[in-house]
Amino acid sequence: MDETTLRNRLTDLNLPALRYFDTVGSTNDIALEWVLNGAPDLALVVADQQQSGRGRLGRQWVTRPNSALALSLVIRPTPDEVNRLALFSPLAAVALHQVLTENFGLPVQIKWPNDVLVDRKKVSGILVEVQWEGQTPLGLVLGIGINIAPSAVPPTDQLLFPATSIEAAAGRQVDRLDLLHDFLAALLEWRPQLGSGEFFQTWEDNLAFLKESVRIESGGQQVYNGTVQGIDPDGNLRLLEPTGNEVRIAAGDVRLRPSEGTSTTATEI
Ligand code: BT5
Repeated sequence: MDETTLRNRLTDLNLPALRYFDTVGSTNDIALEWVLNGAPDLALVVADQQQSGRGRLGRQWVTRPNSALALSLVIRPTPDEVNRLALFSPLAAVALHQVLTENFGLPVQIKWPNDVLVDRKKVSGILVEVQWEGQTPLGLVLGIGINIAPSAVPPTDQLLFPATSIEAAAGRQVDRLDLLHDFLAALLEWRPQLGSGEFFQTWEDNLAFLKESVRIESGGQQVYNGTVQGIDPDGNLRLLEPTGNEVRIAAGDVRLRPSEGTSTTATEI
């Protein structure tokens, strides 16, 4: 990957600004800084490799050279979008779901709140961060990492959840730039649908562990066990507890994993 090829491949998307790095700490850090320095809506940061890629809650995201996509897209939220910032992470998941399904016919699922799975293994992680000025969101940074080649996948002992790559799942080589282009195009197409009925339906239809028994650990040591029912209009997960009580769990400080005894390849998260 190099900057000229990247620019040429993305020309038709008319992105206002683009920065490419062979190696970077974290593309989200670059984009958050750029927001403060006037990055326009849809400014894009792409890196071939990240030295300190970040997941949620201080976790690490591994991006090795020549094997993955690591990008951060700046969103300057419109007044409508300001009330729906939490939906940008699933927006990216829905867009990636569409591309992986259409281009490769893969069994793709969205693991609430922020992962994309293929064959029940993590192929992509999403980290959305917001740069605030007081109570006002100056800009949102939508960061996404996608494992393209098998070499992108970290060793098992570094993983909280099983992982794979698109090439491993598809059984063929994948052009990173084509995938980047198609993902961004799908994201731009879905953006006006943020929070719409179609958006929620698509998200819910492709939700991993739907109707399955899961265990959810929330930050405050709270643990929920129950059956996944779907998503509510605020993006919360609806969980039916064994008592018959339905709880709604907000994204953020949560970890979801299948309960023991369900038929799944998932292990520890
Ligand atoms: C995420 O966090 O999945 C969000 C990852 C976001 C990465 C993008 S890359 C571009 C942008 N710049 C950044 O610095 N970040 C964003 P979380 O749900 O917390 O998952 C993190 C966990 O995923 C780790 O603790 C590992 O277990 C696992 N992991 C790390 N690297 C992985 C990889 N390449 N593939 C699959 N799993 C990985």
